[in-house]
Parts: sequence; C-alpha cells; structure tokens
Amino acid sequence: MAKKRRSPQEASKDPAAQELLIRADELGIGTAFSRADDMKACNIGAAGMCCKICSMGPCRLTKDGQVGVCGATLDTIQARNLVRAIAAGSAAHSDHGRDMAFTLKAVANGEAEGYALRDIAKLRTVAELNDIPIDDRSPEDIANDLADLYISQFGQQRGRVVVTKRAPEKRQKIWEEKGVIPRGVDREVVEALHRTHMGDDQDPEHLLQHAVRTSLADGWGGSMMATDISDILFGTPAPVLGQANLGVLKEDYVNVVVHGHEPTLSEMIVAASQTPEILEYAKQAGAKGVQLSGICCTANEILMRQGVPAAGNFLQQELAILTGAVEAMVVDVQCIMQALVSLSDNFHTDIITTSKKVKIKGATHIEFDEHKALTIAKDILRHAIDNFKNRGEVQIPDHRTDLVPGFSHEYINYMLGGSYRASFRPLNDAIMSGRIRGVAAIVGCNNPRSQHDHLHTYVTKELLKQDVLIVETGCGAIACAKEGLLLGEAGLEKVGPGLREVCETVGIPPVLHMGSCVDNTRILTVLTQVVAEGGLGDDIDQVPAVGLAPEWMSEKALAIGTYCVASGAYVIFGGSSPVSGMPDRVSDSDLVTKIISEGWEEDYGGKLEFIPDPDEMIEATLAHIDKKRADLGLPEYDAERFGESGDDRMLELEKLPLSERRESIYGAVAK
Ligand code: NFS
Repeated sequence: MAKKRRSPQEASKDPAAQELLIRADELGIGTAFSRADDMKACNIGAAGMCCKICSMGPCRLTKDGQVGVCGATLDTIQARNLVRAIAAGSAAHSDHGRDMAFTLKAVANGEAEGYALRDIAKLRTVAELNDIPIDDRSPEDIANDLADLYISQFGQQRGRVVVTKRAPEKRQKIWEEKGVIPRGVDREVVEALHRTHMGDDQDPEHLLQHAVRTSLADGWGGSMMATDISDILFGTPAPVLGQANLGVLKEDYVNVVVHGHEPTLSEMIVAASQTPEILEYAKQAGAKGVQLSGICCTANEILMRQGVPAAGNFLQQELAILTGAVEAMVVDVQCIMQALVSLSDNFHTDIITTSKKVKIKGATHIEFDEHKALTIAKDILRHAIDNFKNRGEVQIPDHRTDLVPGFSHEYINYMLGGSYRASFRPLNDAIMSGRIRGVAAIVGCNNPRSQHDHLHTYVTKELLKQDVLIVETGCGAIACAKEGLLLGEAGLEKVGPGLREVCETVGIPPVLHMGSCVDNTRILTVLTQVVAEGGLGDDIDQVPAVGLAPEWMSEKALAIGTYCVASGAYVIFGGSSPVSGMPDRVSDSDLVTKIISEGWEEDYGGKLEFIPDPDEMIEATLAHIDKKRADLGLPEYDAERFGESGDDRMLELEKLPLSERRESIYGAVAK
C-alpha cells in the first residue's frame, strides 16, 4: 500500500512553499517532500547499525551481541560511520577554504580578473594574527604571504593548524592534553578515512577522538580560513537590507538563481549582472533586466554582503524551478539536489554546473575559472538571457520578507561600542545582569523528514520569549528571515522584556544573521571574544550558550556540531541520531551515544545530543543556560526584572507632562 503523502501545509510551514507544492501536485511532479514521503528511511542504516566498508558485508547488526563478518561490534561500526560522516563534512567545508586561498593567491598576483582585495583592514588584522609582517608592505604582498600560509595549512604534516591559536588559551591546553590539535587539514581527513578502513582502528573511543581532531581541522581550520578570505576579497559583512523567499523572483526580468556555496562565482555574477552590456543584452531579449537571487549558503554570502535577495533555503531549490520563472540555476558545490536536472525538463530552466568538481548528468556545464571570472560570469548570464524567450506559464508566489543580515563578529563588536570603543562589554554585561538570559546559535539545514522551517522558527521564537539572544547562519537563518524575525523592530513584540531592551538600545534585531555555514566560525570567534572580555568565565564551556541544528541533514552539520562541542558548547540536533542504535532491540547499542554526550562533556565541557521534540530541545537549552549562569555565580534569570525601559517606555513617558515625566524617570528625589 502506498504511503500517505503529507499535505502541502504539513510538508512546509512556508506559504510560498505550500503554494508551489500544490503546483507540483497539479503538474504531477515529484519533489524532495514527496520523495521523502514515498521513501521510508532504512531504520538500520539510520541508527548507524549497518557497515558497508568492505565487501564481506554489508553487515546489519540488529541483535544483542551480534558482530559483523570481521567481528566488528556495533559500537565500532557506529563510531566508524560517524567518523566518516564528520570527515566528509570537514572535507567539504575545508576544500572550499582551500579554493578561497588559491583565489586569494591569484588576486594578490594580479591574475584573477574582476576580483580585488576589498577589505584591507581585515587583511592586515588577519595577517597580524598570523605573524605576517604588515608594515610598509603593499596589500598584495601581505595577501600573497597570507595565501601561501593558508594554502600550506591543508597539506601540512606536522605542528598545528595556525588558526587554532585563536581559541581561548585554556581551550588550547585541553586540546593539547587530549591530543586533538589538528596538524594539517588534509592529514586529519585522510587519517579519518584510513582509520575507518576495514581492519584498522576498532576502539570506539579512540575513533571518536579522531572525529574531534578532524572536526577541529574544519572549525578552527578550513572553515575559519574560508571566512577570513571571503571577507578580505568581498568585504566584511555589515548590516544591509535584504529580502527572502520565492517572491523575490520577478516576472518581467530574467531570473538567475545562484545555488551552492562558493562566493567566488556568485560575487562575480552579481558584478556581471550590473554591467551595461548585460543589461542591454537583457533588454534586447525583452526583459527589464536580470534579477539575481540565491539559494542555500551562496544566498547567504551575497545577501549579507550585497543585499542580493535570497530565493530560499535548501528545500526551496526545486520550488524555485517550479515557479517556471527561472531562466538559469547556476550551481557550484554542495547541497545541490540531482533532482534539479530532471525537474527542469518540465520547464525551460537551464541547470548550469560550474565547478571543476561537480557535474550532473544532463546539466549544462560552463566551467568557472577564477582567472577569467568576469568573462565567464557574463557568458553564463548571456546564456540565461537567451533562455528568456523559452519561458512558459509562470507562478511566482507573492511572498517575500525584508531582513537585515550582515552581523559579522567585527560588526557586533563595533555596534556594541562604536568605532573608538568597540567592545563586547555591553553584551557580557547584559548576560551578567540577566537582561539577556543566554545565547543560542540556531543553525543548519532543512530536512524534508520534518515540516520545512517549522523547527527552526518554533525553537527560535520560543527562545526569544525567554530572553535568549539568537545568532543564526545557513538555511536556519533563511527560515527565520522568511518569518520576519531578522528585521529590527519587526520581531521585537515576540521577544522577552530584557532582550527587547537590549535590542532597542543597540538597535539590532533579536536574531542576528551571521552568514553561511562556514561562518559558524564567526560564532566561535564571538564566544572567544566574549570570554576575553571577562566576567563570563575563562573558556567557552562556561558561557551560557547553546548550539542547535533543529532540521539538520548534511554531514557538514555533523562536522560543525562536533567542532562546537570540542570548543566547549552544548550542541542539540533535532531529527534522528545517526548513532541511536535500537535500544528496544539491542540493549547495548548506546555506547557511542554516551561517548559523544557524557564522554565529550567530561573531556571538553561540551556535549552532542539528538533531541527530536522541539519543546524538549527548548527545555534542555534553557536548563543548560541557567546551569551555566549558576556556575558563574550570576543572578538567577528573572523575566520580571527588566523591560521598563526601551521604546515602549519612551512612548509612555512622552504622553506625560514634563514634571511627571521627570519624576517617573528619576523618582521623587529629582524634583
Ligand atoms: Ni549548511 Fe549551506 Fe543549508 Fe545545510 Fe546545505 S546550504 S553549508 S549544509 S542545507 S545549512
């Protein structure tokens, strides 16, 4: 019997998505939503109980005491599967970082058409952090040295990845003691694959220790370097006004959607789309111009730097094509569904792959090369414009929401204190006083196994009511943007009184969009700076903060979760655990779960847990924040204590006569 399909309303919380899911049904076209309904997940694989690393198997261990053909136990199999996933996630992020480093090198040597060193101040800061001389040197020379240093971090065999030195000192000591400081990015990933090959490392604890080391090569390695270089090349983000959701597509324009992760390509397409020759070409084709928009982390990269609108998050890539209004979807690497190509056969949309590493059968391939970036970007746009005449019936949902993204750690520092006294002091003080109860980083993917966007937005809104300041990245940030939570005052009526005061005083939204998934390293930097500012302990594990990935699905998310745990954070994932075992059938299937929660907490002060129920997620977050507050000797959080200042209070005061106003502010003494 066919499995029941969810209604569009059950499948997604987003009205734009619902509208297009109805269109998909009417046209008889499948999407990830319907495929998830039709495809029951394998419960043995999902629980981490299947080993397929050699051809004696695959071995499925579903009974007490059962072992694989080689004798591998369930714990070993689960640990190996997890290590491999973390290695793949780290490889993906970090290989992106490597490409960025090579682009930086090409720009420094004047070999990269169209690019420039946009943020010289950041270049100098990063160079200094890495002991690269900056005095009396040209930006190009400095950038060349930085590029060489960063490129060397990938193939480095000994010592330590340089950016790990930015962590709090106490944290670095813990990593040294535990032997998890990454030596070189590639070395840790390769070793993870070696150790998990048939017949190698078969001690779950020892395997998972290497998972930590590999993830650190990502978080305090490849990803952090990627963020540094993106800022240097494309500018450090600061708040801009943007829009999100499929309603950003325009009927009378050529719509080009950029999807994937590399800002190198998308930034150049942005530049090319604004050139007179491309505009003229679009007009000749009968369009008013070219409307660019993004999906996934590419969306975040160009949204926070250029204000280019986000068409949506991960689960909206197919829906964008279902509008019938997209001339070209230009993809590079990561999170690109193969289904895009067959789906596009129903419309005029051209799927254009651009990376040397990624081809999809049936897609058009126009290979990107940073040395001729602007020329290639124009070719791609001309290709899209030529396709405008083939457009059929269009259905663009009338849903788009304003947002203010662009909260880099530099900007947060600046906004709290201004140019001359930039500081995290006000944030620390607000947490210490209890105005802000704590901080939650809500990040990560969508997953069609749960209602699209629901977990992200629900958890965010509930935590805001509890005076928890939220920082977001990746597809989670786009989910909340679509609900209007990333726009200054617009979200404030949904926020607890203390947090509201802070947001009104500083003039920030209660949810800060910090960028793409590699930019989760910005969160590590903020936490490090919060520690350095003083008053909230001397290491990240003491800060009242929690990381959440409510709708995660990718291996990259597991890498991120692990490096955050190794950095001292409590990390909660929604959905199902890839190492859950089947406690009802196999009584001893929880060792790996124990290692990554209790074990890692003992070693690193952070733990990784999988909690499917959003209310339990919220409860666990608040309990952790309150415990950390108590451990620091901070006053217990009290919702009643704050909220008497801020904009509302000003409005009330304005209604009073001057004398009463004074009395109301200063009390009777001031009379
Ligand atoms: Ni992150 Fe970005 Fe989105 Fe998940 Fe994919 S786009 S790198 S992996 S789905 S958040």
